[in-house]
Amino acid sequence: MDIEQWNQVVREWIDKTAQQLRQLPIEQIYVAVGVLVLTFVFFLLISLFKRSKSDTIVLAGLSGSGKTVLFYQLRDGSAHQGTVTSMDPNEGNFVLHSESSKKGKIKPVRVVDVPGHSRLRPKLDEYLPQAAGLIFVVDALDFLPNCRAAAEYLYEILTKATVVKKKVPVIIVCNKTDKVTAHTKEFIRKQLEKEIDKLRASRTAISAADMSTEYALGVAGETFTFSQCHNKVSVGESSGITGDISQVEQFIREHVRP
Ligand SMILES: Nc1nc2c(ncn2[C@@H]2O[C@H](COP(=O)(O)OP(=O)(O)O)[C@@H](O)[C@H]2O)c(=O)[nH]1
Ligand SMILES: [Mg+2]
Repeated sequence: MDIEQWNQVVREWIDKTAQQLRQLPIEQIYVAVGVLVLTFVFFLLISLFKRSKSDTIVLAGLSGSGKTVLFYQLRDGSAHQGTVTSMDPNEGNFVLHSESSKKGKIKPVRVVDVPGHSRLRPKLDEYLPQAAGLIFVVDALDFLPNCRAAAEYLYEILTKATVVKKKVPVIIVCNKTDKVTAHTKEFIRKQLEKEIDKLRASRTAISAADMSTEYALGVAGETFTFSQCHNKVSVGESSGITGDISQVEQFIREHVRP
């Protein structure tokens, strides 16, 4: 058959269907259209509901920064010292230990501890779409040797489409403040901003050619500061070992309502 014949067949089919439709009682057509519209609205609502379901707090940061200790501290109120460094994400849905003695109904929080090993970082993309907030843990004690690597990881997070588009709030937690030699959060914030500023300069030069970056960071032509981010980026302190984690808990409660 050539195109001409096909055309003929299709036209006949359309004519026939139109005729059949005209023979149908009008109510039946209304009902059919009504059902179609309702189904569409139903699926639209479901997808909207799914997308807005963000109750997960993601713990990220380099290996050794103290994420796992923080995770146990949030869940059990103790550090579980001596536990092996896990390669799988630690995940739990629980009522924060500090709130477990409170009366009334308290909404549990889903907390995910994503290992900082670079090979496992793609795991982060699984959890970010449901993130209500991200806790970026930094080792304040051993900060300087890790500053560049931490900044690279943070840069990667802050330019991810899911983080930028959904404006996922981020808190940079300077951990291990129980030690007197720990750097202050102001120092760490400034160093990270400086490193990210350098990264931004080199990355945008590269990506102009390959167009693969997700989102540009900060304001072009200005030195980078976290306040330029569209999502909220704050800085806090904690000590997972001693259980001094009130700023972390406060962040969680701000973004996952009880
Ligand atoms: N001094 C001190 N050490 C900590 C603190 N939090 C974690 N550590 C230690 O840092 C190391 C790494 O902790 P871990 O939670 O396994 O880090 P992760 O790799 O980010 O999960 C462990 O030896 C912990 O004992 C803290 O608040 N203060
Ligand atoms: Mg760990």
